[in-house]
Amino acid sequence: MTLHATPASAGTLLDRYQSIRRQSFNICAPLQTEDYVAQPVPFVSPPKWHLGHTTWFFENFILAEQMEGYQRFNEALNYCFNSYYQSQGPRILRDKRGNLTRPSLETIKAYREYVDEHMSRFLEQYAQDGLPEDLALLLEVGLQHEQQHQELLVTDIKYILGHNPMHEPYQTDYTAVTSPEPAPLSFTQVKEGIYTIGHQGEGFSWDNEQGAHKTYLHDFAIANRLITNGEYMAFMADGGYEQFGYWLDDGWSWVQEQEVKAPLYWYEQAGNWWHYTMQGLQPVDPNAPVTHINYYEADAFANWKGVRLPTEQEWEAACRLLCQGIPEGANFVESERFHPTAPVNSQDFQMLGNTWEWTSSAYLPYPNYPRFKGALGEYNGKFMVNQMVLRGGSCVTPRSHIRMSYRNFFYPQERWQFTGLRLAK
Ligand code: AVJ
Ligand code: FE
Repeated sequence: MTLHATPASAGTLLDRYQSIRRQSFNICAPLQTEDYVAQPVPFVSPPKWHLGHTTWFFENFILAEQMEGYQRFNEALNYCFNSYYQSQGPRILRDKRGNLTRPSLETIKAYREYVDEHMSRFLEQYAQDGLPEDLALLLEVGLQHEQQHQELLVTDIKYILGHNPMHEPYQTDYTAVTSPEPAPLSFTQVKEGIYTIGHQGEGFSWDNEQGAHKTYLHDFAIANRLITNGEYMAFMADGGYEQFGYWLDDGWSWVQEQEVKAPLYWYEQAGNWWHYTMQGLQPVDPNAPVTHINYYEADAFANWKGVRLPTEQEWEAACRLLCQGIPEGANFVESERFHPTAPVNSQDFQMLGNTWEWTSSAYLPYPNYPRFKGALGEYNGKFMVNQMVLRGGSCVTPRSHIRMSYRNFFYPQERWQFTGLRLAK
């Protein structure tokens, strides 16, 4: 498998379109036909649904709206592949996506080819003069959307294979890395003052990170790296999951109801911890960053340590101070490790790549939030309640997709994404 880095701007628009579309397919290369259909839990979508939905996005929002005489591949697919757009008509319930044994995988492949073929013809019209601004934004949103679904594809595939008793690996051709012991946990002091938060400058950003604004931050300190499995195991060994005092009440209910004892994918065998990784069942590496923990677990760990999680504003201010752009060796999907890795040296703060980092910030609109106009107004804004912000991207995020201002968001109980934590105080 080769997951090529996507050219950020080089090459024609069409090259970029094709390269991102191909990537979704490449991610599915190790799958067998049956793997494409499973929906083990409501929040995991079947891989074939991702392939159909991302295609529908281009068909519905670009071709059907803007291409002269475009005929939809099959009108009935709107119902199957509209995710949550109330303005775009009725749709299959999210937890029923696993019922989609039809359309077949072959039909979905044909759907992708049909839409890609029409998209190339459509884009060719603009090869000379470039796209008008509104169309350029729509296309960009379609591509960024496909990249978000590439990350969801990998994490949903991990859930599907990782909850199958065969525990077969996704990746068989890889070189095992032994992680060096990371530098001791230390904290970098950041001065109180006024910091600008939010997307600034050139390039794409989602509406939820726009509306750059000033924020006052008190003195704080941020950890030099992510928390490791070894550190997390110390929390577990010290009764972390047994003492209510570390937990938020919702978190404690969750621990008790689900009888949680460890991160997702972890298994104890003869006193040793193993976990399902994209390379199959592996011993837990104490030096690698902990992942697949939810907000409650991240928060409980911080309480146990006597410190806290950073707010999203602290995280972004610290990232702008500590990182000059995206580090060369950062662990994104193109490294094809599909797993977080230890810092390469003491200057590797691991802020970008490896794991998404839970912040203590609720996912809310910025003070001057400029919601996307039209149908895409439903894209991010309507989810701004009851979720927490995560920052920095993960080992399965496409490198060209991340920014220091990027805001991801999940419900506090969710832990099937590559989520981890960094401490602050
Ligand atoms: C930003 C990852 C929370 O999973 O629904 C995909 C991404 N938005 N299609 C999600 C998304 C529309 C979104 N997250
Ligand atoms: Fe989507």
